Amino acid sequence: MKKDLRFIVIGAGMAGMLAAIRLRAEGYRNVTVLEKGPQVGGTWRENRYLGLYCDVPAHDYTYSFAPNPEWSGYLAPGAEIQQYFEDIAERYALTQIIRFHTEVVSCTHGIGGWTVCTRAGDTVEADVIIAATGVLHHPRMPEIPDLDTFEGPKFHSARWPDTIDLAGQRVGVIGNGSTGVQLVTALAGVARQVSHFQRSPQWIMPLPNFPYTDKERQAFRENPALIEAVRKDPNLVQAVHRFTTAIANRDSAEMAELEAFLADYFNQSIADPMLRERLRPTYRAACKRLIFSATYYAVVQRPDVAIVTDRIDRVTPQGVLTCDGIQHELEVLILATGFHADRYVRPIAIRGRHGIALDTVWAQRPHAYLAISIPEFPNFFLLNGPGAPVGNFSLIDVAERQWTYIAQLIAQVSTGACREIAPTQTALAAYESRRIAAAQQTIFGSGCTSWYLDATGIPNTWPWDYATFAQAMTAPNLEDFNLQS
Ligand code: NA7
Repeated sequence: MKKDLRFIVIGAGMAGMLAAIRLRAEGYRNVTVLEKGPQVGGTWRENRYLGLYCDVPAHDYTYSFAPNPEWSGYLAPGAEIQQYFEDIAERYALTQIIRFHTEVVSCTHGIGGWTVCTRAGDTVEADVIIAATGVLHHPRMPEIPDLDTFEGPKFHSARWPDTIDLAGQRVGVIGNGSTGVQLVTALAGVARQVSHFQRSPQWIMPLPNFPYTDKERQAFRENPALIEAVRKDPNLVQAVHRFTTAIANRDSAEMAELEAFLADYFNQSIADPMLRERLRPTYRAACKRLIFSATYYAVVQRPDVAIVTDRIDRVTPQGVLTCDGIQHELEVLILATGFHADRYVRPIAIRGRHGIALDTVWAQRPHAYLAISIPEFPNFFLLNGPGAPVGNFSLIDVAERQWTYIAQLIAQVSTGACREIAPTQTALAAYESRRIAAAQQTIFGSGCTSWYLDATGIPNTWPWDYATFAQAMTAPNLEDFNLQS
């Protein structure tokens, strides 16, 4: 007989919704999701910038148990993905168990389990906490002198104003990660002039997008095996496997193949040799997360798009002054400058056994055993926690595999094998030392800056290949855990 445990899931984005759906499917009735925002969707609710799309193919960026024949194309726009999550929330009656506008400020472990406190001052007791608070969630504002003096609209890409109309405007975009590249591509031809401020050039992988026709969507509806065929397309599966092998072993033949392909694409795509040199990265391909775009190089060669590579000196009321003394006149300034990716569940104050603070445990770097659990924080599980992002794949797939693993830990508690479960210090220490050694050898650690690196410069990613991740998530090794009655 299963115990009816009390679950708190923090966050109603992709991962928190997954946890809630799975928990209820597994027969748990006491599941509450606490969400600080007004709606489900997490990163897709927060990011609404022009040109936003997911660079993981749509049918792969979909829950395995809820295929979506309606995707409009191979790559889905952000608004469509948000709609998918809203539809899922309805279909699985999640809105009944989600408390919106409810920000968790602390989780404290005690004799009776966990006490969760909200910003409004409510407390909720729980046996198990699932932290599904996302990774790219806290916008990073650039430290550029006089940023606040700009007189026109100025905003971070993740704080897109509903009312902004960029048609016919002179727009500056600072930052050329996936966000800046998508934005500039969409702005070209809409804005009067786009200035793209690039601090470091990027490697770009041409990933063509194409719409699905009504006929194709009808076929997906009638025959779900066709969707499975897209998800399991051998070319895509192989590409993903080759890519993770390349990332994990930067001296591999797969890496050499990827580098040669990207260098060829780059050299063939930019006609003007001077522009080509300004766009040529000085670090190895895939060291920063690859940008997927089949159109950016064409866009930057348009007369109404300027790549600005001179360092920014400061922002002025009318634009941006670069160190070469040029004043770039702008009416709108967009900061596509990324996120504080090292926060994870913080700033929520998490205190485990004996009052130990997660902030103290993570003082050097956020870490968790297999990216999921932490000694002295029993029955506390992270989805997409530190060390979790695997290559450039679908984080939905990552979270689903993590859930397979977490569900088995929870089952130890619900079936009465123990009251609390947490990994041992020994298991975590051994895992971390293996992980760090491997991470330093990945392409991410080959000498560039990126949001993958922790404060000590070590990639905080899964450092092995995809097959190793899939294997690790099939079943926990209970010898690595303390089971407390
Ligand atoms: P990223 O990938 O972290 O990119 C941030 C960009 O902003 C990057 O080009 C940075 O240049 C640039 N940046 C940051 N601070 C500054 C300052 N002060 N001056 C100039 N340029 C700056 O964030 P994104 O939002 O594009 O993408 C995040 C992820 O979302 C992406 O990888 C996908 O997983 C989805 P740098 O390279 O550091 O020189």
